[in-house]
Amino acid sequence: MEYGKTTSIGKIASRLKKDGKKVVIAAADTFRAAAVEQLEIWANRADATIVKRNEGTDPASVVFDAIRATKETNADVLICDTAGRLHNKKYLMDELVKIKKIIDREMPDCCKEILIVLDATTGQNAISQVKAFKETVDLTGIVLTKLDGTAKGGVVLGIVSENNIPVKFIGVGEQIDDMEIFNSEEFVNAII
Ligand SMILES: Nc1nc2c(ncn2[C@@H]2O[C@H](COP(=O)(O)OP(=O)(O)O)[C@@H](O)[C@H]2O)c(=O)[nH]1
Ligand SMILES: [Mg+2]
Repeated sequence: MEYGKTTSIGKIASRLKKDGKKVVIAAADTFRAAAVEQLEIWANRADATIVKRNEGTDPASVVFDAIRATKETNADVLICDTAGRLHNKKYLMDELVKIKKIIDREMPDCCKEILIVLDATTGQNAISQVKAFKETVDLTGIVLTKLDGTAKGGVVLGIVSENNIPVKFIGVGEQIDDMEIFNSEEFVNAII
């Protein structure tokens, strides 16, 4: 599903890069060749290194290779893009669990974030998605995209109050700098 995952990864990579970090991106959405191409464009814009394999490659093996590249090049941050998945598609969930296991095994001492990217225009549906993913992969945060194109910003409040998972970034457009670090206090003040 097109929630803005790949775009958000490009924006986050760019932000990290500007902070002086060396960033590697794993193209673990291997279902469509176009997904890898799109990610590569973002990696170039952000000046990050991409690790990619052919369409159809086991996503977990792409992540494994990217972990090796991260270690070998002494990079500071590895970001893994994954395929869009509906939470009722069990094999896709299983794949996510497999990716997480590899990261936990290969990078046990690293600081990890598992972010779910939600499209603010989908409203209530976003809340049930967080529930499903929270149980499976221990989400640590939410990226809420497309807040520029909707009046449904109030959905954030519902997501946060029902799930106890913080919104870390918000997407406010399609360009590389169109992302903000979410400040819940400011946000509440703005919409009340
Ligand atoms: N207006 C707006 N569009 C966005 C935002 N984030 C992503 N998009 C657009 O949403 C579409 C899908 O984004 P993509 O990153 O490919 O989603 P993915 O399929 O989840 O990886 C693209 O056309 C993006 O330009 C945002 O914050 N605001
Ligand atoms: Mg994508």
